[in-house]
Amino acid sequence: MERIWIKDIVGKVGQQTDLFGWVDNRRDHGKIIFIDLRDRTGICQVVFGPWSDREIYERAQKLRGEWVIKISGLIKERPADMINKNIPTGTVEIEAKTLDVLNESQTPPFEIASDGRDSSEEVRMEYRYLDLRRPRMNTNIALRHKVVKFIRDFLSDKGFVEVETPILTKSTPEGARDYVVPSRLYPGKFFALPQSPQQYKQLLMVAGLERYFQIAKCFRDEDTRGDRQPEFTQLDLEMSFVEREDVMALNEELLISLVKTCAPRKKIQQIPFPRISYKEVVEKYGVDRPDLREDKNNPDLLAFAWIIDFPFFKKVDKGDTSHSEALAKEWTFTHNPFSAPKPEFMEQLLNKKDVAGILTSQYDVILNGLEIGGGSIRNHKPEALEKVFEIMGFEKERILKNFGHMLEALSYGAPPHGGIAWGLDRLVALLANEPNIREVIAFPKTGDARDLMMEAPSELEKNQLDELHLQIKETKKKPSSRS
Ligand code: AMO
Repeated sequence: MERIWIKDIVGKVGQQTDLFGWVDNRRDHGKIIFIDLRDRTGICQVVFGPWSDREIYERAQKLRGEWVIKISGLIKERPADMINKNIPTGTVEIEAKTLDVLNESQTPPFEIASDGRDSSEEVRMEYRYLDLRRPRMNTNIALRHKVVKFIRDFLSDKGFVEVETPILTKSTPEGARDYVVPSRLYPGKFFALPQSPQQYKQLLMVAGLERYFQIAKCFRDEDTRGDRQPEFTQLDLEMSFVEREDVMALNEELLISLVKTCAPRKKIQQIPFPRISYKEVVEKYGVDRPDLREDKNNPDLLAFAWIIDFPFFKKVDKGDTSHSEALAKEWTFTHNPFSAPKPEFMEQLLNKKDVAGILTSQYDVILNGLEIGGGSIRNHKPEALEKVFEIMGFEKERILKNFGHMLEALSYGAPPHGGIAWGLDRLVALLANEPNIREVIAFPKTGDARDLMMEAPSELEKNQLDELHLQIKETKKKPSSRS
């Protein structure tokens, strides 16, 4: 017999069926035993009674929560007074004929049936595979899949090509701290994990790809917050022969149709999305990503907006020890060193005049108080990019060492290009009404950047360290929160 999903049983009254899943709950009423059986799609009631063999009945008595079972039985309409309006399969139940226990389970450390909001973060993350069994988490992960699939189909139809870019790459001063990977073959040398595919996607434009996208993993060694993970996912895209307007229009269309298809209950407050200059938004709201919802009690309202006309440079914050800030002298970029100024400020950049007054082509897209994306038109001429690094006070030698490959690539007929990256985790969290992006990432890190389930980061064996030419400096050990 073919397996069917629990969600599909309602339309199959009168049929014999096989069902597979987990025991959500068992209620023993003497002559009758009720099991709530759960699979990914839902929950249904299974009944063992006088129609079941003695042996089957006795086996059912032993069932415990989270045991994995297979049953076959008859799908029956429930009597009117037994209908459970709280579950979609509440009008039917399964009269069990056979029962196979496929696996037993220890008692879980928390209740799977609850939504998990009350469980401690530590225990949830340590037993993430059980935490993910909750219907809420299952639904979130499935929504994420739906969003990613929608994006892939939409962009493919518009002539975009998805390209994978390397995870082992080079450490460059881009904004945040890098995660680095020691090289076994080259003693004392390191790869870095990408903070974003920024440089590769621009190189793909030089390569003539014209329209690129990627569902891309990014790595930033920065403090974790509700909307920030050390490892997160972007929808990253880049287009050739475009102006700011083209990139913004395409992304706005994608966001609107994505919401309509993947989260039809949501209402977008204003279309076209309002556009606000950085100056105006900061003067009016004091932040550059205000929550613009007119009714903040309505969880299904989405207030998108574009923030534009950011200053290109800001004064270096000497308290910031990230790579780029530590290297820059007086000025550093506000967003991205590869951005082009707005066309009317190009002369000013090339002449390094009134640096504070140069506006960038950067556009950020905000939603309900979060920045969910940002991008810009790039400097496609090497001399303009070089000027950005000069303004940051980088010596010629440093520019060539860190960015020589980009300057060279741009000198081989790089087309005008621009793009954007969305924080996919943030967007999905907002669509799922979740307050934290951890709720929409299958295996996130904890607030203090650890994986409690795998116990990472972890120490290496001495022989591994030797092979990598590494020696660990004596440091005071941080007490582990699990001990
Ligand atoms: P940016 O650094 O603004 O731009 O990143 C783009 C978007 O990614 C999301 N984001 C994060 N999400 C979760 N955890 C994090 N640690 C995190 N950091 C950023 C945000 C942000 O808007 N290469 C450029 C894009 C471009 O210019 O095309 C870039 O990475 O939602």
